[in-house]
Parts: sequence; C-alpha cells; structure tokens
Amino acid sequence: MTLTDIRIEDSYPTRIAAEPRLIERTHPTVWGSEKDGPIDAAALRSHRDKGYSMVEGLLSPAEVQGYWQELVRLSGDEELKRDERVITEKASGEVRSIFEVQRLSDMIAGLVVDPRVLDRARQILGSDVYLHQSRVNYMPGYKGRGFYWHSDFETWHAEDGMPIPRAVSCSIALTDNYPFNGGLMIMPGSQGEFVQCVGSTPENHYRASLQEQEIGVPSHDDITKLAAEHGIEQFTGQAGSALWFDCNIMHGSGNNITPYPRSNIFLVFNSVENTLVEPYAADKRRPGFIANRDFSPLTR
Ligand code: 6CS
Ligand code: FE
Repeated sequence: MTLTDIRIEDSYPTRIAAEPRLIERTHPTVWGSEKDGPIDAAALRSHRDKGYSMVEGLLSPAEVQGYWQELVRLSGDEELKRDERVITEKASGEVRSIFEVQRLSDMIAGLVVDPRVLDRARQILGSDVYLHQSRVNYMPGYKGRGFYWHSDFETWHAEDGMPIPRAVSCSIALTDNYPFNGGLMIMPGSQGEFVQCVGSTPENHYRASLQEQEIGVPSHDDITKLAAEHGIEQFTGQAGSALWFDCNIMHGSGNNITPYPRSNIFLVFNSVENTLVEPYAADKRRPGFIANRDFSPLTR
C-alpha cells in the first residue's frame, strides 16, 4: 500500500471523472471573533456572509508608490526573468506574475507581517498563520490576460494537499482597479459550496495553469447555477485598498485591453491548524514557491 493509497478523509473530492456536484461546505468562513483582532463585529459578519471584505486605504499613497517601485524593479530584473518563479503572459511574453515575492523583496516580506495584514489574517482564521503563497500580478495594460472562473481552494486542495478551506487571501491593489481594466469579479456567498471539477490533474500542471487554467475550472452549468444564486460583484478600488477573500469563493477576471495596468500584491495565509498533506488529486506536490511547506507561524 503506497502513501497515496492511504487517503486522508477527503471532504472535498475533486478532479473527478463523473458528473460534478456542488458539495456543501461544512467548515466556517470566519474562525475568530471581534475580540481577536482589528476587524469589528459588523465587518466580520459581512465577511462571513459574503466571503470577502474590503479595507480602503490599507496602504498610504506613499507606501503604494514604494511597492509599485518594487514591482517595477522586479519585472525589470533580466536575471530574475529566467527564474521559474516568474510567469509570463502566454501571448505577449510580458511578466504576468512573480511568485514567492517575499523572498525577492524585503519590503514585501515586511508587509506580510505588518500588523494591518497579519492581525486580520489571524482573526479571520482564528489561529496562528503561515504564508501559503505570495505573488505579484501585473495585469499589464493592453495585454494582461485574465483568470477564468475558479476556486483557489479547489486547486490548493487537489494539487497542494490543503485539507480544508481555512485559508484567506489578501489582494492589495497597487494601481486603481476600475470595472474595465481586468478587475476581479467575485460571487458573494459562493464560498459556501465546493464546486467539484472534472478532469485529472496533468503532470506539472502549474506550468500551464498559471498562464491559463483549463483543468480545475467549474463547468458552465455550475457557473450558471452559482451566478444565478449569488450574483456577480466587481471589486473596484483605489490603489492601496485591500480585498480579503475566502479561499473557496468563486472568482475570476477578464482581460485588460485598457492602457491602465491592474497590478496587485497577492498574499495567501493558511491556518497552522490546516497544514498541507499530500495532494488530494495530483501525483506529486507543486514546488515550494507556489505552495510553501515551511509551516512556521508568522510573527510580527
Ligand atoms: O494555482 C494557484 O495557486 C493560483 N491560481 C489562481 C488562478 N489563483 C490562485 C493561485 O494564485
Ligand atoms: Fe485565484
């Protein structure tokens, strides 16, 4: 009997061959309470119900400028461009994302443990947390391609071995997010259902999926069902605002053909009570720069 035969109880089976089902989520969206951090009771309730919440002006304009300069520095580093952590746009070859960015930028490493960020992650997840993944997304003007509808948790469960949906993402806008420049679309409340996906995970799937995901995406029927039930909201916000969203919420974004880039810093916090095991639906683990396996709790 091999390790993969000893299947840890899987409450969220996916990458199946049969007809996909919507599985009711049996785990909370918010694990902490208003006394556990800076988020007040009303905002916590709203995050619990909608699966996301926004913090206007998390970063000051001066801080935004500083982080923007970091993104410019990183995307202009010719040496770094050959690093596997740099994902380029399929068509244009422009830098699309850079992963494990806290290891490439002391500034961003500081942001990860900034109380304005870390205390909120701990409060939502109700525990100490570690960084599951970090990336900067450039979504350049004219050529930025979007991300089709998906649940991040579906991928993190199937390919990274994340047991349950006890992770939260923080997307910090470094440019203004308009409705028309590839802004994130989100289905409020959809985190309450786990959408099974059809199709087995290809070998080294991340090499394709981070440019354009085709496996691990829901069926048109399920997207139609979720949209009818939850509606679609568009995240717009000024540079410096932060969108916190549950790991299982259905989201996606369109292409950006405007002159205005939609760049952000994307930090994923996972509870130290929810550390990765073996992938639930992939033959081998993804690299550490995509799914961090150093579970030491983050401290300020
Ligand atoms: O595969 C992943 O981990 C990444 N893919 C997407 C489309 N969103 C979440 C995550 O960054
Ligand atoms: Fe995503």
